[in-house]
Amino acid sequence: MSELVTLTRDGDIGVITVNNPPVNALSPGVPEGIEAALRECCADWSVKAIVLIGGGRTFIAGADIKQFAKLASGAKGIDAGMRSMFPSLEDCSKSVIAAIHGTALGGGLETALCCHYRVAVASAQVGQPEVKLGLIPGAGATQRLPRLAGLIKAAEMCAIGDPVSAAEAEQAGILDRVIEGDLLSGAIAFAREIVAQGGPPRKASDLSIPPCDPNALAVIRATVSKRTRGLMAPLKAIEAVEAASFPFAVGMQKEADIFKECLLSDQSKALIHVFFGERAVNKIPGIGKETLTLPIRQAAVVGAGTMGGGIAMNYANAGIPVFLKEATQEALDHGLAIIRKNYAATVQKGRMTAVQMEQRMGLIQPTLTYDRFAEADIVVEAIFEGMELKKQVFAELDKVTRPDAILASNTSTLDIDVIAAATSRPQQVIGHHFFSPANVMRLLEIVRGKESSPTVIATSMALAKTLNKVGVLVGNCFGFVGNRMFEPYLRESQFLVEEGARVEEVDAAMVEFGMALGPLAVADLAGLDVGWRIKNGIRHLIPQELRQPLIADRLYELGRYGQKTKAGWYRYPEGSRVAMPDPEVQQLVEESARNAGIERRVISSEEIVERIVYALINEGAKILSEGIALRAVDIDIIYIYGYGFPAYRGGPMWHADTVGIKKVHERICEFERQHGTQWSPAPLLTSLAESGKNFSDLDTEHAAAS
Ligand code: T1G
Repeated sequence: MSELVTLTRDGDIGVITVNNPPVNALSPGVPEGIEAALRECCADWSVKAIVLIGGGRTFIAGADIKQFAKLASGAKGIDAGMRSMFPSLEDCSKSVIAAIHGTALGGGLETALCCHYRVAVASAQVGQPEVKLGLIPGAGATQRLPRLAGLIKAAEMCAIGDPVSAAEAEQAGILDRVIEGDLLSGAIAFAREIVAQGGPPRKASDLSIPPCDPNALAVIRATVSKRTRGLMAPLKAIEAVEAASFPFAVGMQKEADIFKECLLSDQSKALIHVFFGERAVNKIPGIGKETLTLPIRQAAVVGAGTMGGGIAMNYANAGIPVFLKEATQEALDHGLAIIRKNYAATVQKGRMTAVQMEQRMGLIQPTLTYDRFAEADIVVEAIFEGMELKKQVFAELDKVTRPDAILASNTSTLDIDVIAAATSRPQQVIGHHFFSPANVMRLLEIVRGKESSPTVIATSMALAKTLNKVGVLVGNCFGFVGNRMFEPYLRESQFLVEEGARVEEVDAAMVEFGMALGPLAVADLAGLDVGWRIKNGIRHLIPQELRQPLIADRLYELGRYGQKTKAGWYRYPEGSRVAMPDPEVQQLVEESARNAGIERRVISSEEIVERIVYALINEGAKILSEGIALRAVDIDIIYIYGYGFPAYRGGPMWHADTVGIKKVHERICEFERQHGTQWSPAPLLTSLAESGKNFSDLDTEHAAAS
C-alpha cells in the first residue's frame, strides 16, 4: 500500500482511504494501493467487510486524465494498475462499501460500481462525464449502470455526462443509502448491517437489466444527436450501453473496443486539451496564490444598455449588490425592463424561481448619480464604444470612487492605457471585456494595461470565477485577442462571397466545421453598424494597398444593419431570427464584384474553411509572438468560450497542430501568392514550420520556463 492509500480498522470493518489530493484521481499508485489493501483485508479473518472512502474533499473524481492523454498519444500499459483494480474490487470475497462525498465521477463512479454497495452524503454527486473528454466510460459503467439503474438512466448519464445528485442516484438504484451525519460512521454501520445479513457480496455484473421501452433509447439517441452536433462520443456511449443487453463479458468487450476508438480520436485529444486549458489560463507568471486580492462586496456598472445590463446581472447572479447607473431615468427604466425580461424568461424555463428572480432584481440598485460610488469595490464601465466618452467617464470615476477601487472598462477594442491615463490611478484600471449576451457567454477577456497592478489582475481573475466566467488575461492591442482575430476571420468570409461563394454557402461550411453560427450570420447578430463604426475608427490606420471588403459598407449605407433592422447579409422575416438568403444581397455582391473586376468562381467548402480558419490561426500566431496572449491554449479557450469554436477541435491553435503546422503554413503561403500580402505568414508560424515544432510544444516550453 502507498501513502496514497491507507488501511485502518474499525473493529471488524476495514477502512481503505484514498489520499491523492486534490480530487483523489486514480493516478499511478492509487489503484495499486487499493488492491494491496483489499488483499490485506481478505487475508485478515477479523475483517468482515470493507469501506472504501476518499480523504479530503471528495471521493475518487476519475481516472487520471493526464494518464489518458499519454495513452491517447501511444503510451502502453500505464493503466494496467487501474485495469487490475476493478475486477479485484468486484471479485473480493468480502463486501466492499463505497462511501461517497464530493464527486464520484468517471472512473471514480466506476470504482464505486465495482464495490458491492454504495452510500453517500446528500451533497454528493455521481456521474460519467467521459463524453465531455471525447471518451466513453472505459471501466464498466456502460455495463453496470444499466444493471443497477436501467438502460435509459444509464444511457442518459453516459451520453450526456452530467452528474446526478445523491438523492436522484438513490432513487435510480445506483446508491443504496443516503447517509445522514458523518459519512464514515454511517458507512461502517451500513457495512455491519450487510455483514449481519450474511450471504455473498452482491455484484452489479450479476444483476439482470430491468425491462425498458425500446423507443425510449431512440428518443435519447435523437436528443443526444441534436444536442451534441459533431461529437462522436455521446452516440458511441449509447452504443456501448445498448451492448449491456448481451452477456456481461460480451458487453465489456464492446465497451473496451469503443473506448479505444474514442481514446485514439482527434476529438478526445482536443477535449482533453480543453479540459486542462480551462485551468491553465489561470496560471499567470508573477501572479500566484500569495498575490493580494481585493474583496468584491459592492459593484457598480455605468451604462444600462445591453452590455451593462448583462454585466449587472452577472454580479446579481453571484449575490453581489451592484449599482446600475444611467444618464436618464428613461434609459435606466429601459435597462431594468430588459433585465427583468431576461430573468422572467429564465423563470419561464424553470431554471429559476420567481422568488430568486426578485432576490436578483433586489441586488441591482438603479441610480442616476455617482452618490454611492464610494461604496463600490469595482466599477465596470459599459457605455458607448467611443474613446472620448470613456475618458470622460473614467475621469469622473477617478473622483467619486475610493482610491483602492478597481475601475474596469468593458471596451471591446479600445486602448486600455489611454483610458487609464484619464485617471490618477492607472494601476487600478483594467479591461473586463464581456461577450454578448454578457449574462450568458462564459468568456471574460481581462485586458491588462501596462500599469495594471498584480493585485488588480489577481482580483480580476478570482472575480471571473465568482461570476462563473472563464477569465483569460490578454494584452492591450486593438481588439485584444478575440476581436483582433475576428477581423481577418470576417474579412476572408466577405472576400469569399465577392469571389463567388454564396453568403449561405460560406456560413454553411463554417457551421459544418462546427461553429455555432456562420461568420456572416454573426455579423448580422452583432450589428453591421457596430462593425462599421469600429472599422471607421481605424480606417486611417489601414494601408491603402490592402484589399478591403466591398459589401459590408454597402449594406450599412443601405441601412441593412442585420437582425436589428430585419436585413443585413440575410433577410429576417417579421418576428423571426431565421436568416433567409436575400436575392437583393446576391445581386449587390455580383454587381460589386463585377465593378471591382473580381472574376467569380465556384469555391469549395474545403477552401472556404481553410481560408477562414487559417486567417484566424495566422493572426493568432502574430498575437502569440507579440505576447498579447500568454499561451496558444489561451487563444483556444477564448475562441471556444467567446466565439463558439467547436471544443472537439480544441480551438484554432490546437486545430493547426492537428492539421499539421507545415500544411497550414504551406496553404497560407499559397494564399499569399493568390491574394497578396495580408496573407503573409506570421513569422512564428514560419519558424514552427521550419523547426518541426507546433503550438503545443511552445506551450509546454512556456510552462517549463514559468
Ligand atoms: N485527472 C487528473 N487531474 C484532474 C482530474 C482528473 N480526473 N480532475 C481534476 N484534476 C485536476 C485539475 O486539472 C486541477 O489541476 C485540479 O485537479 C483541481 O481541479 C476510466 C477514462 C472533480 C468536479 O472528467 O470535473 O475516468 O489546475 O480545478 O473546480 O472511464 O476537477 O490545480 O493543476 O477542476 O473543484 C473522468 C474531471 C476522467 C472529472 C473538481 N473524470 N474533473 O472541480 O477543481 S476520465 C472527470 C472535474 C475517466 C474512466 C475514464 C473537476 C471536479 P490544477 P478543478 P474543482
